[in-house]
Amino acid sequence: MKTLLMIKPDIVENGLHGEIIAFVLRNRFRITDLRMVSMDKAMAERFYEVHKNKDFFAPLVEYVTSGPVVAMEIDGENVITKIRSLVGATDPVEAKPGTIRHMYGISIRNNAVHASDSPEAAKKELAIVFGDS
Ligand code: FUP
Repeated sequence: MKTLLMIKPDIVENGLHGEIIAFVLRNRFRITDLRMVSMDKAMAERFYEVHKNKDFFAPLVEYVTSGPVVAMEIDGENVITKIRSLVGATDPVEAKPGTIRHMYGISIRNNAVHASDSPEAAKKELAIVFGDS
């Protein structure tokens, strides 16, 4: 099973992506692909399509296209659940100590990373980010 873990633009801008990659590896996850990507608006809209009717959709697309992201393909048994547990709750205020969002998130929008939440989402998101490789 594979998932996508993506480090969001403000973290990359602040030079903290290396720490998050190291943290993932230290937790014994296997990164099978890694890429820095600048998402354009169309890509971001497809990526966040499930949220297209939400009021936070436009600012979310704006945010994720504001600079390069670092995308990782991670492989392993039950990896979707395991990575989401390492990532923590959507809102960093609710994320447990020791999770990526607790350590690096600053708001519900600027929450440091994205992690696929189902096999279908992982397949779609990996294709968007790594599709042309
Ligand atoms: P998650 O699966 O934890 O990334 O959370 P969601 O799928 O619910 O939300 C996807 C992204 O939308 C979040 F990472 C940040 C953004 N979002 C907001 O900006 N405002 C909100 O109120 C909820 C989500």
